[in-house]
Amino acid sequence: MDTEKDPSCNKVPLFEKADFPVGVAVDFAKLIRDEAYRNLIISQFNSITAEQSMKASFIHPARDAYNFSETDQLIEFCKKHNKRLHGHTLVWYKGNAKWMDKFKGDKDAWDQVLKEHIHTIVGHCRGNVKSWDVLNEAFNDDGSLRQNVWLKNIGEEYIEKCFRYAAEADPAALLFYNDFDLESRPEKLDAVLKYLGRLKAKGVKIDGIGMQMHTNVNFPYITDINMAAMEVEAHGFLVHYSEFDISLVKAGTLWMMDKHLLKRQGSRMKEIVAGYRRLGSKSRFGITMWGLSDADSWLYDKNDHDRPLLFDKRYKVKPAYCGFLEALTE
Ligand code: 9MR
Repeated sequence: MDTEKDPSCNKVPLFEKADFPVGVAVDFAKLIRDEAYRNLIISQFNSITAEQSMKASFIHPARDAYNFSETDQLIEFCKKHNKRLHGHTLVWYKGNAKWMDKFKGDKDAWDQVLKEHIHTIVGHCRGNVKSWDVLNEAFNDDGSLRQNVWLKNIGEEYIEKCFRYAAEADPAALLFYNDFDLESRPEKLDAVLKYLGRLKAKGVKIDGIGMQMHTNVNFPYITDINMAAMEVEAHGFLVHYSEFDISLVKAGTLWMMDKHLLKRQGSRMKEIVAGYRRLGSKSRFGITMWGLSDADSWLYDKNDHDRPLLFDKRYKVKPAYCGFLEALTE
């Protein structure tokens, strides 16, 4: 079913109305080939995250080989159109190149791999990538450290090291820790804040926290979202809603209720964006939508044509877009 013919607003340059950067995760191939996709991004957003192009499996496919082709074109695109480029992601338990997962060596050898990986990528992008998700999803739901090749082979110092290596390679870049469910799992948020707070107290540069915000129309409660963001801010971190979407399907919904749900998604969007605006202006690193149209979303195929974003598959605005916009003008 299509979205409603007439949501309550028209398309305007969203980022120009906002008092914080408004970002989108981009699919590189579409950005190059699809003019409508590209133009909509240029007109609506002023911050760009690559959905795939800067992940380790793509950018560092062999120990001594890096593939900066897409990154370099994204840098050019951002320069040309005056957009901020946010790097995603240097270290993650997923998305490693095969060689990395298979690498054999002692702790020093693994440390060397980590250092070269970060120094080379951040060094290459120095001055052109404003900020990095240095470390992604390193904690479990209960607040313990998530298993990954780095933890296994280097030990938990890998966390401190990856931030130190990133700061060495580009001292001016803003460095983020990025994770999901921080707004809905207090034990996880608490563990992350305590851990990163200890590192900061030791002089490790960590500027912000990416709260991914993969939410749905019913969950989490708005008060939980706002309180989590305020807590991140109170600990002295920039707050990035870094992979924002509002799923319809994950809420266990019925397609019969389609129109109603899209409206509900619009009011959720408004509440969440309005809550974000209550943070101090210096703490607001921005809100990044995790994809442009519903059909571009990682949830579209996974969740039976879920529709979690601001634009429908024909790039028409949805009530979610209007909700975002309304929150900016109040
Ligand atoms: O949206 C991304 C999807 O297209 C990729 O297949 C997947 C694996 O690289 O990553 C998805 O994005 C994830 C992001 O990088 C980290 N947080 C969770 C996101 C959704 O899975």
